[in-house]
Amino acid sequence: MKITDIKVFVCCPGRNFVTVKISTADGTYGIGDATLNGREMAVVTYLEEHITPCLIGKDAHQIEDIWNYLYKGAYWQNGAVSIAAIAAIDMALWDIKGKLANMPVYQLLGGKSRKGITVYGHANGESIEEVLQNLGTMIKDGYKAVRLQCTIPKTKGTYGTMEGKKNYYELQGNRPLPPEQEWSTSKYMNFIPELFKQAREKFGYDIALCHDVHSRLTPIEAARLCKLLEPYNLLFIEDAVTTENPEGYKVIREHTDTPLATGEKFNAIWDAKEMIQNQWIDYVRTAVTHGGGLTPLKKLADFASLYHVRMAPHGAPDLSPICLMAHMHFNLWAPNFGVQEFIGFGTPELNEVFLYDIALKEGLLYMEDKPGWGVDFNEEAAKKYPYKRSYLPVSRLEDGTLWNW
Ligand code: GCO
Ligand code: MG
Repeated sequence: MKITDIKVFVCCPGRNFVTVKISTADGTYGIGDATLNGREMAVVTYLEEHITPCLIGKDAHQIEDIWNYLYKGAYWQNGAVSIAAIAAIDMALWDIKGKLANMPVYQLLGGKSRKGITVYGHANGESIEEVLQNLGTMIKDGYKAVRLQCTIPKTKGTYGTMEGKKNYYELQGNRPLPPEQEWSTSKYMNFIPELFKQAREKFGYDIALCHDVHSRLTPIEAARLCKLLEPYNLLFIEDAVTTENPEGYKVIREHTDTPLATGEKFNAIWDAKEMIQNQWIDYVRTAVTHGGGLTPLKKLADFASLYHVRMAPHGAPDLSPICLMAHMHFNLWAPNFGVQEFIGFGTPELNEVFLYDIALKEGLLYMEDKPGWGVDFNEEAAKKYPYKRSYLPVSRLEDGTLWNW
């Protein structure tokens, strides 16, 4: 089945998304997500200038060969920009394969391992009281797992809580320059255990709780935080330290049994290999979009399963609904699936551009069985929301030193 056309779309229904659409000789098409938050146009150029000319006329069924052609064939393997581009092609090809087989993609992987997808939602707030109020609502709504993030008192702008009550999660697609936030490790470390203490006092231990450190700590600081949090029995602590130096996770592991999650910035299985093999982490958070597509992600899942490591794919709002739907299929199949990050059902603008059907029942996400990924892209609606340059924030210590955001 020959590839006849590849188009790349950039739109901003609330925030920027890069979408790839591949068409084949019989009129079948597949879509993929290539969004790389804050660096979108680099991926667009990579796709339009360096990938699409090579694929016209190739057989859309040869997913494995095309993946290697783009990855090994570039000579410059890896890197966030090229991997997001390859991922979108890979996703679009799996969508096509599913449509041609008249099957949902999870069937092509080996079928369902579970009936629904356990998700963790976000309870954010500018005070502990507010976070706990939101947590209470989510428990009532049936969530089985929730991530807690709270503004750190006496600092300017905290991850996950900076844009006011209606927009905790950086939904804004319009930051023409990077806003700056302030970070204080000591204020953070003195505050976070109290958040979880009060959450457990108020809601008990049935609800699974997690927290994203967003790579702000050193390994020994992270070890101390994880120890302080041990009494509150967390599902996991996410991105306690950056992953350039995997042994950081060894340091944490030696001091605490709080489970650890990382990997939303991994580009390849090799980024995760050492941490998985050494059992320094418990959950891998790599998304289909940022990990190179379904083709490498299924290998990563199988490799992780050998070491009792579970998959907990990244589900931030900068991953488009195409990625969410790809995760639905991946998670339904992966025997070692753990939990899916889920930030809700999206804005009316988002759901005008991306058409998909999901339902949350008692903390589990379900979808209808449709061929391919079961998500469509409305090109006409997308035209109403043109790209707006937008950056992620940057972070500085109180003395002005640039820090990890
Ligand atoms: C998460 C992530 C996001 C990232 C965002 C960057 O756990 O959901 O850490 O909040 O910051 O995806 O683009
Ligand atoms: Mg994260």
